[in-house]
Amino acid sequence: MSDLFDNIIPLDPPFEPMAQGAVLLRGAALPFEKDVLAALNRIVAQSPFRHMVTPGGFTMSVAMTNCGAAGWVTDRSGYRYDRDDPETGRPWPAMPESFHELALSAASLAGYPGFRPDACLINRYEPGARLSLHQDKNERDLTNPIVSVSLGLPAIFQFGGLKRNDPIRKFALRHGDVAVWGGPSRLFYHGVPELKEGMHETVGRMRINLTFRGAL
Ligand code: MD3
Ligand code: FE
Repeated sequence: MSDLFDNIIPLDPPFEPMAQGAVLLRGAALPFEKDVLAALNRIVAQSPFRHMVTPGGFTMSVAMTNCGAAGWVTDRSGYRYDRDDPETGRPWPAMPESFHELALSAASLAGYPGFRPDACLINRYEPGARLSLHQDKNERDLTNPIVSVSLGLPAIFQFGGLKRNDPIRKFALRHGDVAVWGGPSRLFYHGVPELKEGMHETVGRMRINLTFRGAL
């Protein structure tokens, strides 16, 4: 039945430009899916997902954990990168090989060769969870891109500009999609509105987003 497609030569994933310096690589994580999900389970066994508190005192609806030499954390004292997980008092789990390979290959397809992320923030959205419009600017060297990998339930991604009230465009991010943000778009405002109810056949009733960063 599928023999018509059996000998198609694999091509690079389709490129969708999102902004200057930002590209969406539809399905680029699918070849890594099994390894990445297995590695994720090992990370979460060491440093479980938790709902962090913002400096303003709000508990985030998105649950988070990290892997790599440093992890992104927030509490009443502010946002920062920390080498240790504040919940366990131990270093964050190491960045798995499959994570590194995925980030490096996506970044080079997008025109950022040699990307060596030292932090991976892992976001878990359950239906109703959201991430309000923000910039990512806690990383020391903003010339590094950010690579983002979407798994599980689909989400709307809101992408603005350098100013909070610049017009916002919307992109659907689906299981396996990878986006790379660098250059002029690196400091653009972005967010994710409330995740809709649903069930993904391998990931379940949630969306997982990995963001690879050069933080230190
Ligand atoms: C564009 N995460 O973790 S990923 C975040 O889907 C974050 O969980 C969203 O925003 C999520 O900070 C969006 C895409 C993303 C991440 C960082 C960016 C887009 C970005 C930094 C600059 C510009
Ligand atoms: Fe962000």
